[in-house]
Amino acid sequence: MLIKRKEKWQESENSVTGENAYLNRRNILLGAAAAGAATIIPSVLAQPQRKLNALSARKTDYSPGESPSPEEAITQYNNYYEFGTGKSDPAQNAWRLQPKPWSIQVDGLVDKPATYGIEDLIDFNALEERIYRHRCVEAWSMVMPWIGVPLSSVLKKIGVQSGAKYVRFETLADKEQMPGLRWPVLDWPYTEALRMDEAMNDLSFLVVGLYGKELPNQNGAPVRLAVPWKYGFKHVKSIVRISLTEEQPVTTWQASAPREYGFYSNVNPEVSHPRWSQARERRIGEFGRRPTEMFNGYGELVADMYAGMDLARNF
Ligand SMILES: Nc1nc2c(c(=O)[nH]1)N[C@H]1C(S)=C(S)[C@@H](COP(=O)(O)O)O[C@H]1N2
Ligand SMILES: [Mo]
Repeated sequence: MLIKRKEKWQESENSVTGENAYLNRRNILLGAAAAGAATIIPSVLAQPQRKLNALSARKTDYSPGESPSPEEAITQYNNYYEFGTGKSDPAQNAWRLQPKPWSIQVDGLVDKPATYGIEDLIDFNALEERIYRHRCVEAWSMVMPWIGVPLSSVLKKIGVQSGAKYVRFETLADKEQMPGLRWPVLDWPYTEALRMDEAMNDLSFLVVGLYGKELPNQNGAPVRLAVPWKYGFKHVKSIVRISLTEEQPVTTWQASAPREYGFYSNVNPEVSHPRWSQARERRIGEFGRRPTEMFNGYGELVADMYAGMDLARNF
């Protein structure tokens, strides 16, 4: 059983040491002055995060035995190219994002296509906390204490029609709020997609909170995807559109480099990225590297969906 399994390397996790190691590393990377600025700017400009009422809700530890990564690491070491391509750019620039009010366009092969207010799609009285591993394709990882609802609960609400085979997601693309859109590093809006069985899998989670509070802008406020057996770039942020399709959508990263980023993007230590190995990963806050697990350790819950598929071809 996944929840109970505990391996040697999980027992050495120490979040206090981890945080210090992260901070030291960040100071080395940015220089002490830049690091100081990075911590001051967002705290002055960002709205205080409201607490979310998830404490009484179900709490599920899907990262057996591992503590969540330090909040500072999760909120200051990000990928969100709409706010810049540097790891500290999102924390510095995402205060421009206006996550309230928020609406989501729902279209395609659904019974109830409409533009919904976020509260009409997500039941904020039924939030869960889930501790998920997060493995970026760049071979670093963290452990995230997400708060949200299963994606399947939203799909049930909008009514999946029988011809629908894929779920496609789009991020907001607003130049006023997102300075990174000035650079054509990706084809905006950022688009991701799941096969229907993947979307309906209980692990697929729509995240609205982190560490007991509303999701910070840099992590994809007000709602982003978490699919922990897949590489981080599948975790599309600040979702404004959900479309159900019959055809397999082309995702942003596939379009930008089809040899490097496939549709499935399942974490797989045996299939290298063309430019680097995926066999090991650096857990942010730790020194050294640890082995990467097939499906990021979630094989028991997801491997069946890929039975008979050649995962080197369907990467
Ligand atoms: N819209 C959008 N979503 C995105 C990205 C992005 O650049 N734009 N980056 C992805 C990548 S590569 C990763 S690793 C995760 C990072 O999520 P985090 O910053 O909350 O850790 O977000 C993903 N979602
Ligand atoms: Mo990533």
